[in-house]
Amino acid sequence: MVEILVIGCAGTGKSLLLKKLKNWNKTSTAKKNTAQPNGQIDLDGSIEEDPAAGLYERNVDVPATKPTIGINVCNVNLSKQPHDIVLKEIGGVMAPIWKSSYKGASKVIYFVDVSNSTQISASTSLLYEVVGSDDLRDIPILIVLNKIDRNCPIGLYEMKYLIGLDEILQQRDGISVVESSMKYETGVADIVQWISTKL
Ligand SMILES: Nc1nc2c(ncn2[C@@H]2O[C@H](COP(=O)(O)OP(=O)(O)OP(=O)(O)O)[C@@H](O)[C@H]2O)c(=O)[nH]1
Ligand SMILES: [Mg+2]
Repeated sequence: MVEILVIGCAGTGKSLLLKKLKNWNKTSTAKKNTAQPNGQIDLDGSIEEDPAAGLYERNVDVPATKPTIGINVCNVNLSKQPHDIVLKEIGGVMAPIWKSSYKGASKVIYFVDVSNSTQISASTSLLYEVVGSDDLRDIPILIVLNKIDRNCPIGLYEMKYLIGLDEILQQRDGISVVESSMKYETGVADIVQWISTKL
C-alpha cells in the first residue's frame, strides 16, 4: 500500500481533490483537462479557448465540502497501477499534528490557496516546515497552487515570489509544482501523473 499525505492550510482544496480522485477513471473528460503553459485549458470543445474570452467564466458548481476536522482517507484506483493508493488528508486546523503522519508517507501533496492573500504567510511558513523536515528528506513533495480560477488580489507571479517558490525548489530535490483549479479540474491530470510516477 502506498500512502500519500495531503496537507495544507484550511480551505485550500484538499478534500475537493480527494472527491475528484475517488471517481477518477480513464474515460473521464476531466483527464484531458490539463492546464497548458499559457494557462489555456485543453478541454474537448466545452470551454472557450481564447483566454481573453474568460476561461473560467463558465457556470460550474463546486461540489460542497466540509472542513476536515481530523483525517479524511480515500482509496484511489488509477489505471495500470499495481499498488493500492491511499490519499490521507489531514485538515488544515490539524496542522500541529501533520508531523505525526510524515513517517508513513510515500509522497506528500501540499496545497496552497493562491487566491487567499491573508493566508499566504501561514501557508508559506508551514510549507517551509514540511520541506525542511528530516522525516520527509527523501520523500517527493508536490506543491499544488490551487484556485487559479479565482481572482487573486495579488497576481500568481507575485504569490509565487511571496511563497519563495524559487528558493524552495533550490533547497532540495524532489519538489514539483502544479497550478490547479479543483473547481474546473485543471491540473488534476498532472496530479494523477505525479502520483503514479515512481511508486
Ligand atoms: N473556486 C474554487 N473553489 C475551490 C477550489 N478548490 C476548492 N474550492 C472550494 O474551497 C472550499 C474549501 O475546499 P476544501 O476542499 O474543503 O478545502 P480543504 O483544504 O479540504 O480544507 P480543510 O479540510 O478545512 O483543511 C470549498 O468550498 C471548495 O469547493 C478551486 O480550485 N476553485
Ligand atoms: Mg478538507
